[in-house]
Amino acid sequence: MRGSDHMKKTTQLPDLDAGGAPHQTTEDGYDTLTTKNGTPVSDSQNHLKAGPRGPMLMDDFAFREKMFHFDHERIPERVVHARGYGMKGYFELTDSLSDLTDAKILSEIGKKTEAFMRISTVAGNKGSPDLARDVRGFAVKMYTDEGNWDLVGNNIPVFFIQDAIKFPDLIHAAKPEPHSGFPQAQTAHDNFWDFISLSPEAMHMVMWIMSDRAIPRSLRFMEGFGVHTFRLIKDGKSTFVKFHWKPKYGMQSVMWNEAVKINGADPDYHRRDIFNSIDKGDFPEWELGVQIFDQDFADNFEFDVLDATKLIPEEVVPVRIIGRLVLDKNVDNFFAETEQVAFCTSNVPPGIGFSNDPLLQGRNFSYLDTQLKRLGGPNFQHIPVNRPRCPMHNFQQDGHMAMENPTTRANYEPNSWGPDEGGPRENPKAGYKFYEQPLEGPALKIRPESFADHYSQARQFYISQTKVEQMHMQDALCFELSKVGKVAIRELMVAHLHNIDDGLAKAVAQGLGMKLPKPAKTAAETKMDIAPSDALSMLKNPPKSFASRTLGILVADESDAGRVKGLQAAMKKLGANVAVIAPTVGGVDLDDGTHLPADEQVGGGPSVLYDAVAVIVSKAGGKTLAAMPAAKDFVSDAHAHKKFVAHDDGAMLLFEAAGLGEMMTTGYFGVDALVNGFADALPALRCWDRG
Ligand code: HDE
Repeated sequence: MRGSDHMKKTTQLPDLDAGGAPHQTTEDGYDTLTTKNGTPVSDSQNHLKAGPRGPMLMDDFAFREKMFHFDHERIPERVVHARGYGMKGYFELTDSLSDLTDAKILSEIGKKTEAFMRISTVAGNKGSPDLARDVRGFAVKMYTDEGNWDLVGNNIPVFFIQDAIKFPDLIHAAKPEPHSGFPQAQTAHDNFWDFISLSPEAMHMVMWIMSDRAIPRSLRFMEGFGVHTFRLIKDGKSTFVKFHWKPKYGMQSVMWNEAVKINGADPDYHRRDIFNSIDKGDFPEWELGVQIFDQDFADNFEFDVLDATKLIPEEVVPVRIIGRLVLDKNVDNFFAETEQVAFCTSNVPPGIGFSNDPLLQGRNFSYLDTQLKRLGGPNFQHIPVNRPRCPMHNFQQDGHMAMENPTTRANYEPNSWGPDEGGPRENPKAGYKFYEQPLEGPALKIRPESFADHYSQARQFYISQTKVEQMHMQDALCFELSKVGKVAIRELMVAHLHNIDDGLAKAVAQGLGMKLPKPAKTAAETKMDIAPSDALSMLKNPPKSFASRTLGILVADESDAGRVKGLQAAMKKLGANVAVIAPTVGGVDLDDGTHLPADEQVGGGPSVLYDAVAVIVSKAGGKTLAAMPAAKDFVSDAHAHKKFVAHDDGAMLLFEAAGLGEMMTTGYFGVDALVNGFADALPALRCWDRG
C-alpha cells in the first residue's frame, strides 16, 4: 500500500456484473444460476442424496449456502416505524434562503438534489395494515453536496412527550401489551391510555391522533412537519426555523368506518396507491415551507418554541414556500432501499443546526445508535441508499461489511505525508460549524416552567375544526376509550378533555355512558380564549380538484357503453382515475357489444377503496346486482361514507334492494346530470350534509 499508484482515496464495491467472462446462458437464453461464490448451479430443485431416497450429503454446498442465506434474511425491524414505504426523487429549491443559511441546498434556486423518502406508521409491526389509526412518519433524506440532510418528521406537527427520556415508556405503552402480545397496531387498549392519562403533556397530540389526520386517504394527501424548532446558520448567526411539507394534491382522509374496512379489503392500500401512482407517472409531490422567526419572537411567543408539544400557528408566522419534493421513482428493491435506509436526525449539512428542544437532543443520540443494531455494524453508510452522493474521506476503517476503507498510506492524523498519501484534513472554512450558543447554568434534571401549559393548544386544535371533524374526534375517543377496561383510566381521560372543551368532554362522557368528571388538575392556567387557527382544519382547506382520486364504476352485462365512456372521459379531463368493478373479474359486455375488462370483482372492490362511485347498469344488470350482497354493501357503504354517486335508472333496483331508495337525497346524480353535474361536484370529495 505504498507509493504514488495509490491515488484513489477509497476502495469501491466492484460492479457485480463487471469483469470476468460471462457465464454461459441456459439453452433457452436465461442467465445461469450461480451460488454467491459464482459457481454455476446444475439443479436447484433437489438436494444431493445418497441414492434416490437416501439421506442428504453435506457436500451439497449450493444447498447449504441457499439455506444459510435464507435463514439470515431478516434483520431486526425498526422498533417504531417498522411498517414503511420508500420512494425516490429529488428536491428542487424555488426560493433562496442564502441570506439566512450557509446550506447550499437552501441557497441555489433551481438546484435539484437527489432525495429518498420513507413514510411509515409508528406502532404496528412490519406486517400491520396501512390504515391503522396512527401518526405517519415522514422521513426525507436529501443527498446534498455537503453531506446527507435527513429531515425525519411526522404528518403531525407536535409530539406526545416533551423530553426524550419518556420515549421508551410512550412506545412500550403504545405497543401490544407485554403479557398478551396484542393488540397489534392499535392504541385502543388500557396500557396506552393509562400512560396518556398520566401524561397531560400528551393532550395536544391526542387531539391530532383522534382526528382524521391519523387515517389519511393516501400518503400523497397529507402534510408533513419537521416538528422541532431547528436553526438556520449563516456566518455564525442563527435564525429559528420550522419545516413544513404541503401536499400538491391537498389533504384528504378516510372515515374511521372506511379505515376498518380498507384494512380488510386491502391492507396495503397506502403503499399500493403510492406505488401505482409513481408507476403511471402521477408523481407524488410536496412543497417545502418554512416558518422563520428570531430570538425576539421566541422570547415573546406565548409558548416555548423548544417544546415539541406546541406549534406556531400559520396565522402567527406564515409558511413561506421555498422548494418542492418530487418522487418520480419507485424503489428497485424494497429491502435494499426501504428497509435498509437509515435516517439520523443528526445528519445535517453546514448551515442547518439544532435547537435545544429536549426531544430533538435525545433523538440525535437515538437514531445513530439504533442503526448499529438494525444494520449490524458501523458501516451502514456504505449501503448504497445511505451513502452520501458527495465524496467522503476519513480515517474510519474496518468493522462488519466494510466496503470503503482508506487506501492512503496514513490512516491516522496528524501525519507528515503529502496530500496523495496523507489522507484528508479538516477544513475550517467549509467544515460544519456549530452555532456558538452561549451556555451556562447548573446541571439539572428538570422540566422548564415554560412547558407547563398542556391544554391551551389542545383546545386551539379542537375549536379550529369544523363540526364534522369535531364529531369524528368525539367518535374516535369513544371508540378508543371504550376498549379500555379500567374505568378509572376512562374517567381520568375525560377529566383531561374537560380542560380542553366542555362540549367535547360531555360528548365523550355520554358516548362512554359515564358521568362527566371534574376537570383534571392543571399545572398552568388554560387559555380558554385562545384564537382558533383555520390552517389546522383539513376540511377548511379542501383540495382544489378531484385530480389523482379514483372513481369506482360498478357495471354489469348490458351497461350503457355511452355513459361508461362518458364518465371515463370526464375523469381523464379531471386528471382522475377510473376503476371498473363488475360481477366477475372477467369483465362485462356493454350494450354496444364491446367488452369492458374489470379491475375488480364486486366482492374484491368494495366502495371504500374509491373516492366516488357510479353505478351504470341496465334494468337486467340492476336485478343481477340487487341479488349480490357485496353489490348492496358497495352502494350502502358509499351512501354512509357520504360519497358522490352517479347512476342511471337501472341502478335503482340495486339502491332499493340496499334500502336506500328514500334516502337518495343529497349527492346523487341521475341520468340528466350523470356526467357534467357529477364531475363538477367531485372536487368537494364528500357531501357532508347527507343525513
Ligand atoms: Fe423517531 N425513532 N424517535 N420520532 N422516528 C425512529 O429510528 C426516537 C420522534 C420518526 O423511516 C427510530 O431508524 C426517539 C419524533 C420517523 O426509517 C428510533 C424519539 C418524530 C422514524 C427513534 C423519537 C419521529 C423514526 C426507530 C423521542 C417526528 C422512521 C428506527 C425523542 C419529528 C424513520 C430508526 C424511517 C424512527 C427514536 C420521536 C419521527 C428508535 C428517541 C418527535 C419518521 O431511533
